[in-house]
Amino acid sequence: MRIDVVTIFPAFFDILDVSLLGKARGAGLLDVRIHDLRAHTHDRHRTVDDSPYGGGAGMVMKPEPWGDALDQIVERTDAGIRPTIIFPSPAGEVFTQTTARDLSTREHLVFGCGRYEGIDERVFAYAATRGDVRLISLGDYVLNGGEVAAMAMIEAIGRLVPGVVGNPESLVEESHEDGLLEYPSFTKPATWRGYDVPEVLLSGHHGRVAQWRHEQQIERTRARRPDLLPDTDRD
Ligand code: 6GU
Repeated sequence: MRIDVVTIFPAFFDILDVSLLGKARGAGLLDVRIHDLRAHTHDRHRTVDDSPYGGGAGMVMKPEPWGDALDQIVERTDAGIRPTIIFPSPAGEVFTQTTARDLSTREHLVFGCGRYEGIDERVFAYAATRGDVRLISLGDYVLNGGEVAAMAMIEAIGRLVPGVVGNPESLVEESHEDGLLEYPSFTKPATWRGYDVPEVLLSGHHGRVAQWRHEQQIERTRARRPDLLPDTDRD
């Protein structure tokens, strides 16, 4: 999978070199390229923002550097592949495991990280001529810009690309993969500071263990995230 990121803060993405995703990049499974939006400015101050038409607080990112950056990325990469262009935005659709699964099947993702009060709206229309545009939010709260959100999405998507996570089994039994929260896990010792590991897990009885884990998933989901359950299972 090819991933291009456009940002005025390339250093945010330095941590992609470490951890699991760093290994996947080394192994050639993920080809991630970070682009500095300011490289696409043409004035002495490398200006990326300006005041909003119609007035109001804050600054808006100018369209010209975005147009040039998108042109360059699409022209350099595409041999007929239409990229999915993602703009992280608190005004977007909410990112879920289903979104991550969907995006993990794409050949080419481009993340456009906005700052300030947003990006000139015409950039989204122009981007739609060069790829499939999605505005995506991590949830109902506000970050200062798209960089941290893009990092979270790249990690959630990247780990679903075949080969990135060594044991594919570990992808299955996770929170959200079956629509429920994950069951609780324990390791040795069987008693620690007076807390015991649940008896059933020591029984060696696979059927009973599986049954108990499923019940725990439902109980936890009901307690913490009832919104994930069908209406009929909520109480
Ligand atoms: Cl994707 N961007 C920003 N700036 N804030 C957010 C977000 C994204 N998701 C939640 N809050």
